[in-house]
Amino acid sequence: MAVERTLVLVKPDGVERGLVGEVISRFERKGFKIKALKMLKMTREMAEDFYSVHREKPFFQDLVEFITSGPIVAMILEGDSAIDVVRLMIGATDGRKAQPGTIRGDYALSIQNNIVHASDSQESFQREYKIVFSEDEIIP
Ligand code: FUP
Repeated sequence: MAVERTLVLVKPDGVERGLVGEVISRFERKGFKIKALKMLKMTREMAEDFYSVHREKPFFQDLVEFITSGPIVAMILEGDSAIDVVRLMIGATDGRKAQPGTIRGDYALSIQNNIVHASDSQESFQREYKIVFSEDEIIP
């Protein structure tokens, strides 16, 4: 498979609970390279754009409130099949259903407060990273 990039966010709950190091460490130990990394607070505008595919869903406003409720840590990771492998490592959306051994399976008991986000496709990555990073913040 090809070397790919993906976007990971440690969400406000992950930052608040002191899990930033744990999340980064898992990805580093797996073999991914960090190509960009920063802490930021999403604005409402950024959040509504980031989650625009969910605009019509009943949980949309709560999701926007949550992701803008505190600082997040965003990173771009690079490695073989990064999108699929990182999705496997974060686990199912609902922390109650995520497999033990995954990040959500080990640390989340909620569908909304589920510690991390990771791009689910190449198209999502291309759209999402530009909302969070400018090109000069990313290692070529
Ligand atoms: P994921 O790709 O696993 O992050 O999940 P989705 O893209 O389906 O959902 C994005 C975010 O919306 C989730 F991380 C949490 C939130 N969500 C809810 O709050 N309630 C739901 O029923 C589904 C998703």
